[in-house]
Amino acid sequence: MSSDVESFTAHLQSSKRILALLGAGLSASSGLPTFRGAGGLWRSHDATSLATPEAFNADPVLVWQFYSYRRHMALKARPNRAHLALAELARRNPDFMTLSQNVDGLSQRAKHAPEKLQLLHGSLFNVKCTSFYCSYQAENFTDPIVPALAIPFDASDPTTKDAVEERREMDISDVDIRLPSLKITDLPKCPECHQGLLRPGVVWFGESLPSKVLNTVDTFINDSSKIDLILVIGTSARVYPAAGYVDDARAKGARVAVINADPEDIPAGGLGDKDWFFEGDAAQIVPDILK
Ligand code: BJW
Ligand code: ZN
Repeated sequence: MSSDVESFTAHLQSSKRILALLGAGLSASSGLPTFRGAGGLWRSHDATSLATPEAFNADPVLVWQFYSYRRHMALKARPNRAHLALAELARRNPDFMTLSQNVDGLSQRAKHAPEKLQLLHGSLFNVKCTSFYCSYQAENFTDPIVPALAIPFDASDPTTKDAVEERREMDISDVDIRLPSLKITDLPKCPECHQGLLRPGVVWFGESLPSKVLNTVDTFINDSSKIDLILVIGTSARVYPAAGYVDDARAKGARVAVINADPEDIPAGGLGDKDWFFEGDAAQIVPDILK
């Protein structure tokens, strides 16, 4: 494994079929926390423990507060230089596919070609009805999605008319900040059946990834004799099936280039002599090596 930019660039330039697997580390420099390691706690909860159907069934108010907060933060965040560089790489290469585990919408806002962007874990800005009898799903960028989920302001801040703009939002990801106590009837309801609760259109543990996405990725990987390169950017590559795409690409001949802040976070299959590891902030490294 090497960290030689020159040999990487030469391979990138001669590559015809390229995959990029993205994870939360890509958006870390945009101010959005990752799942594992520092920042992976939301209040006292491990973020991954809230990303389950069981958590939603047990406490839909808490899980909606978590997702509403993340929708708000993602809308406030801006795509960083790595999102832009990847979107440009996708534009330049006809045989390119990005497999994003991120749900924050930043690749879309960096104008990544939508047909080359597969959202493995859905989007914070999709919602769907939880009723078994209803198939409602839609895009939804309203923030807050319902008034009760608005981020509260600091009560000690001035509330005169002129000072309203200056008020600070409370950081409800901090366990010491009191969460508004809400009832289930305060949560977003399905506008179609008027019965079911809406839920975020993301993929939780134990749920299948969207079949259309799985089929598209499968076709890209298996309908060719060769893949030249897979970029593995800002992901711990521990969640399947996403992580398995690294091995699938390697089985099709791909060389692997990992960009990660943590030198321990290499894909489970390891890295070979012909692969690369670039250690550091994806927002800095990705634009540099994709030049
Ligand atoms: C930086 C940086 C900087 C920081 N610059 N780098 C096979 C084997 C074993 C288990 C399974 C298996 N197949 C399926 C499973 C079960 C399960 C699974 O994988 N479990 C594992 C934990 C073992 N998978 C599933 O359930 C999937 N469904 C499925 O397979 O259905 C069929 C099935 C079901 C059940 C059994 C068998 C089959 C669904 C997975 C859904 C994952 N959902 C989440 C939540 C999405 C919604 C939301 O956002 O809330 O997706 S969990 C969470 O993890 C989220 C992420 O997309 C995903 C991956 O995390 P990611 O992006 O890698 O983040 P981190 O935090 O882990 O890593 C960040 C990295 O960035 C680190 O490496 C840092 O070092 C680095 N970094 N700052 C560069 N500035
Ligand atoms: Zn419904």
